[in-house]
Amino acid sequence: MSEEIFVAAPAGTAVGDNAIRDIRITPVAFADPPLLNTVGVHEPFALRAIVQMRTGGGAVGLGETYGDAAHLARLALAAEAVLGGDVFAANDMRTRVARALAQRSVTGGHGMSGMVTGTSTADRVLSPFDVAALDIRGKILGVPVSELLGGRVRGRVPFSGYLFYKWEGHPSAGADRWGPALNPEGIVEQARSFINGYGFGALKLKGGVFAPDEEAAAMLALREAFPEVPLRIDPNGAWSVDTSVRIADRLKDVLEYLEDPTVGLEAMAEVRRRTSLPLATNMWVVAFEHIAEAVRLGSIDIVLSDHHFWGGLERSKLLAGISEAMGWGLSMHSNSHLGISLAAMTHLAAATPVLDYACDTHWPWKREDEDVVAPGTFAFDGGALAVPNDPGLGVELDTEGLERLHRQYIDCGIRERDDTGYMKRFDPSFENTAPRW
Ligand code: GKR
Ligand code: MG
Repeated sequence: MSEEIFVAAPAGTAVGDNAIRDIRITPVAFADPPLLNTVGVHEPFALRAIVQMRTGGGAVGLGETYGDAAHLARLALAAEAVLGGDVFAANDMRTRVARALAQRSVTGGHGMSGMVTGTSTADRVLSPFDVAALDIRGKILGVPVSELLGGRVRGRVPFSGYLFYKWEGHPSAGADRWGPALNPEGIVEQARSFINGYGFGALKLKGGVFAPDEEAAAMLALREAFPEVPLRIDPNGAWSVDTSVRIADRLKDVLEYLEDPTVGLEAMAEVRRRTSLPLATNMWVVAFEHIAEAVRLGSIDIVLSDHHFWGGLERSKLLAGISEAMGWGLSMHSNSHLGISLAAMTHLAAATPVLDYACDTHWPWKREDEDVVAPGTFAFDGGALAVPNDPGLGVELDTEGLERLHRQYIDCGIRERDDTGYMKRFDPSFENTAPRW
């Protein structure tokens, strides 16, 4: 039994060498530890969808995106619409996706569990097709995707160690290999193991879980343990304006930026007026139509790009250009992801001059033996990844890995990310409210 989506040009149709002949979309699930955030806790499996796009000439390109059921339904509509289109015609692909989604509406399921709303649906759906088309273009032309994006300005892309408060394991499974992190000591220990394992030169803590002063204490403990490492905290809008200002003041000599302390562009602007700390967002500027208002209000200093919701790699370069023009800094957001996304993030960061911060990645939270790219594809060195040199994304699909994670998707029964629902199973009094403090 399979829950894959497969669309193909009708048999007998003439399909040009560079035109899209068929698309396969495979939902997968991979093991995820109980990472805490302000809306709840990660479920035992994270969902993704893997896109394989094939041209008339037989070239295959890969893409990766969210795996929630409603998103899959939209991907299916878009896949049908881009069939027959040319992999070099990026504008045409975007028009086809936007038109297909305008004709049929599917509600819900953006894959971010309440932490990002209002992203542009068309851009979110377009993204994996854009990445797959770029992968194919690179293969046809014999160049890495980073060259198609303007050429790499850095050969190695630095990532940050993404720290999470976490339980010792999923309640049904007992302790996991990371153990608990529920206080400043646990967070420092987690950071030490990430730095030892990957060499990360920057650290980010997912906050919004415990009282703000406890989380500030964790940041101060990190500063003491790692005096030279740039630090960030991201409570995903869990703090009121006054709390944000007070905590920003406490951490003003400790953070390189404060990410999404509070809710909405207006409140962010007020916090920004009252603190000297740079403010970053991946919650309130998540689509091109949010930019003008954020500039008008003066809400942020830094935007976290993410090709999964900014319409793919080329539109993320557009965001980079706009950010540069607005005087904003640029960083990179992540969600639980697999190797195709990591390759795309690395090519994009390599080819984006203004991306001055170490990119986020959830990579260390994934089991090494679960992926859809060949084992050993990525090796972190000094917290950074070398940009792949092979044509396209430079990663090979591991068909056995894909099959295994698809089977896991079928068996696990999760069809939508629901951090809040999972948390409520263990703490029925838990409420997803923002701001909480
Ligand atoms: O994985 O729990 C998580 C994160 O909280 C993620 O969902 C956020 O979207 O990492 C993200 C962020 O920076 O807000
Ligand atoms: Mg964030």
